[in-house]
Parts: sequence; C-alpha cells; structure tokens
Amino acid sequence: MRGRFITFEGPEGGGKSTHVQALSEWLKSQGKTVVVTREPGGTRLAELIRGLVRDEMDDPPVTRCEVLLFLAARAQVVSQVIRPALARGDWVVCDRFSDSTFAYQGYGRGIDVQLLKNFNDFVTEGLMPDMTILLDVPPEVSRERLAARQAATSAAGDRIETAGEMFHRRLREGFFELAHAEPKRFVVIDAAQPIERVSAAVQTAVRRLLA
Ligand code: T5A
Repeated sequence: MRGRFITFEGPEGGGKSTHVQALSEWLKSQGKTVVVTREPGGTRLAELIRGLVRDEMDDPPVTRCEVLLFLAARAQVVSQVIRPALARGDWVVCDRFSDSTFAYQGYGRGIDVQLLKNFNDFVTEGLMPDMTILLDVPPEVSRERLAARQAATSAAGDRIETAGEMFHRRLREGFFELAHAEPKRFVVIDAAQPIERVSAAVQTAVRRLLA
C-alpha cells in the first residue's frame, strides 16, 4: 500500500522544523516508518540548490531564475526520495513543498500562480500531499522568533527572510487562499500558540490519516 505524504507550510518561524521532527517521532511511536525531508533540499544536489537560493550574493537570482531553482530542487527530491519512500509504504513528512512556491513566488513575488502550478505539475508529475498542515503566524510573531534565533546563533537572516513587510503579508494571504481553495487537503493551525498546543493540534489532524 502506498505510504502517506504530509507537508508543513507557512511563513518563516511558524515552527515547521520543530513540528516536522515532533510529528515524525510521534508517527514512529505509532509504528510507522517515517522519512523526513525538506524543501529546498533532501538530496545532495537539492541541498546545493538550497545554498544558492538562500545565500546573500552580489548577483542574486532574478525571480524567474529563483522559480526554476526551487522547481529543479523539487524534481530531485520527488524522484529520488519522496516517490520511492511512498512506493515502499513509508510515511513522508516534508518541511515545505509546492505550496511554498505558489505562496512565495506567486503571491509574494507576483508570478502568475496558474503558470507556477503548470510548471510544478511537470516537476512533481502530479504528486500531491495527502495532508498539508499550514502553521500560521502573523509577521510580527515570525519576526520575533527569527530575531531571537538570530541573536542566539549570531546567524543573519537569509535573502528571503529579510524581504519586506508587504512581501510577508502577501505570502501569508496567499497561504490562506491556497488553504481556502482546498479545504480537504489543508489543516490550518494557529502556530502562535505554545508549542505543546500546536503539537496536539497536529496530532489530532494526522490521526485522520492513521484511521
Ligand atoms: N521557499 C521555499 C520559497 O521561496 N519557495 C519554495 O518553493 C520553497 C520550497 C526556506 C526558504 O525558502 C523559501 C521559503 C523560506 O524563506 P528555511 O530555512 O527552510 O528556508 O525556512 P523556513 O522553512 O521558514 O524555516 P525556519 O527555520 O525559518 O522556520 P520554521 O521551520 O517554521 O520554524 P522553527 O521550527 O525553526 O522555529 C523557529 C523558532 O521558533 C521557535 C523555535 O524553537 C525556533 O527557535 N518556536 C516557537 N516558539 C514559541 N512558540 C511556538 N509555538 C514555537 N514554535 C517554534
């Protein structure tokens, strides 16, 4: 039987990495074999692309180049990691997937969302998550969490994290529109709540897939 495919989406600092790990541990405790991956990344080539799209550089990618880099990374991880895992019957938990392209490059950067969906279908060959958990936080909370993390690690924000306020407002609205258009696939969780409450909400949602 094909495994299950769960993606986490949302603005930066919503807690995706935190809850990808927590969900994966919980699924293992329920007897599932779990593959955790992330976007961009998850394979050697896709991790190299991750460096290219996130680095501060003298000649940053123009928006169309940025789109193609994210899609190229996705083609690799879908074909080398996600599809083989699902075919084995494993559960795949992925930190970001196609909806990030629609929200960031579509709603955020202004590329036509339908055009992005067409390109995306080409790279995923129509693969869709069984469930997408949207961890929603307002830009103020996102900024506070990232600032706290940067202060703790002395790491600077990346090129996309530091895009302006309007960009982050547009992409949050974009995520809401995507969720509204596919209410069966999306579960929207208020991720400004304490971590334990978010975790409990994630587990409640995923129990539906376990049933
Ligand atoms: N991108 C990606 C695109 O533009 N297009 C695409 O197609 C794709 C796939 C990826 C960047 O690329 C862009 C989007 C991104 O800008 P990334 O490093 O993967 O870069 O960025 P994020 O996915 O946003 O990861 P972050 O690490 O920044 O945020 P997370 O994973 O949402 O949050 P997390 O778990 O690291 O938590 C952040 C901090 O908040 C705390 C955590 O302990 C941590 O310190 N925290 C909480 N604190 C209080 N209460 C809670 N409920 C908390 N939850 C977490």
